[in-house]
Amino acid sequence: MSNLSIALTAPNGRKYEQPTGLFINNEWHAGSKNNKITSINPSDESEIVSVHAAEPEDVDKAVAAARAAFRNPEWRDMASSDRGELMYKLGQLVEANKELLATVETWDNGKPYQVALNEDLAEVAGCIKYYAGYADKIHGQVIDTTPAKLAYTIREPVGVCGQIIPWNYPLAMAAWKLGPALACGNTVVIKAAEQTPLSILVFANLIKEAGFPPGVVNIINGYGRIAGAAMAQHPDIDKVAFTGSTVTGKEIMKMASATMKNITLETGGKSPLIVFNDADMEQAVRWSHVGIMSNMGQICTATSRILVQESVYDTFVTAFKKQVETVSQIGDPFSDSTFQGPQVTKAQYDRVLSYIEAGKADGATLALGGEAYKNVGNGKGFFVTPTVFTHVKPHMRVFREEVFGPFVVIVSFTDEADALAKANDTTYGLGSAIFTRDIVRAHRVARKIEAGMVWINSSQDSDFRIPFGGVKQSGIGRELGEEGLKAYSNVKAVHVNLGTWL
Ligand code: TXE
Repeated sequence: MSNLSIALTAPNGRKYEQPTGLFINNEWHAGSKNNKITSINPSDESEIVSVHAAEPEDVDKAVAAARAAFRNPEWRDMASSDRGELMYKLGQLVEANKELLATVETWDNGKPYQVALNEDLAEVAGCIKYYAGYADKIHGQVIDTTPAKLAYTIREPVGVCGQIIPWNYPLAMAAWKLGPALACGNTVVIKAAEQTPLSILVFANLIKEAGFPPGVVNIINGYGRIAGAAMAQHPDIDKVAFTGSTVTGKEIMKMASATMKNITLETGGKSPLIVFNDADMEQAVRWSHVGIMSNMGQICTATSRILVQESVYDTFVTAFKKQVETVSQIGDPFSDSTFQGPQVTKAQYDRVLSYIEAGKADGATLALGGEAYKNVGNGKGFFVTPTVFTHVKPHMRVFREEVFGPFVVIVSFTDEADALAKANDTTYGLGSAIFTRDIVRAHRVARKIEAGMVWINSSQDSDFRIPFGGVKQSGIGRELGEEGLKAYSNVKAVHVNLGTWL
């Protein structure tokens, strides 16, 4: 055991070697000031392990490695098909190690193991393989102008990309950013969230094993205000991609403006889910439940405002509460029967509890839940009962602000115009969902909703082949799908004079 890794046994009995250093140039490094981040198990509040936290000097080191790798012919001039092969191999390695990665993800983050394994890790491997297929299909155009000119474009990598990852889907968010970045030939410095520092370090070993040249992928942990800020303002980082809160997204924009970096931001949301009175009510209830209650409500696109047409409001509320009571089983995330684990940290747990108080204080009706839950394991942990507020009015904080927990408000509307007015009455514009059997209305409303994504008769039905991102204060740019490649490449125009000077 070196001092940059430690043998651990996870709560499910899995023994493994947890790296604790900074992954730079395919090697493990200690942080320059030996500062640490301690990972806490959110299920019982025990300390798991401490890992090295990057200081600005360490960010410099990682960026220098990424810059050198970007210039290194081994990467820069690698045939695009070979780049795709490397990425595909990485995807296969993720599959081969998915139980270990899911174990660490569950331990560190609190999400149910079955979800980590079958959803998050499937997403990570699938996304990397999907973009592997694109590596040799990224090309420019020949543009017809006059006989005296040959004009064409080349799609080039942006350069060194800084990728700042949140804690709600630690590995999946890294894959969303890594896949398109590598397919386009960039090099990266990834910073994981300080709340969930562990799984990404296990993943780092796979980068080396796949055979990526040193410095192509550098992975660090560090505090947002120290390492994250150092990345956002680093003069030698060409692009910053961020997923996190809107407040931090705005700070990153400001910092990145100093050197006019290319940015993509995926920030908060308060996504509406509209249930019209002609909807298949059973389907609407099932999807709206997973739309807010899965991943402990810690989903940027969570459909956290359910808008229901007056005539079916009471029926919907009764059925929705029953669905929550039946399906949202709280428990140890390593137990197969658990639907809901703990919130990721004490700060997030306190945040959800404070919004429960805000809902009550503003006069909304607490229809279900609304408490801390202490009946798991040692009686500690950051568990909250799934919470439903009804009779919520648009001026209330619980209607307007992102809670990021198993917390939903159900609001009534009169007609389509009222539904749209309420749906769009938000500074955010990330996800949205519509339940109706009327296909004309479904598409009409889809066009009028101010959001980057619309689900018709579903919710959280994302796919790495389909662009993902927001409008308004939910972000800038798109990840995933072919659109995601645009965020990681620049277009160079080449003009060839075929004529003679007049
Ligand atoms: O997010 P932060 P927090 C929302 C959600 C949640 C709230 C607060 O509402 O309750 O944000 O969460 C890094 N410069 N979302 O405080 O601060 C940080 O280290 C550069 C929505 O945890 O945005 C981490 O890696 N980087 C969301 C990442 O930013 C900085 C997911 C996210 O942290 C930084 C997470 C700085 N000054 C939270 N400060 C989503 N859209 O899915 C922090 N970071």
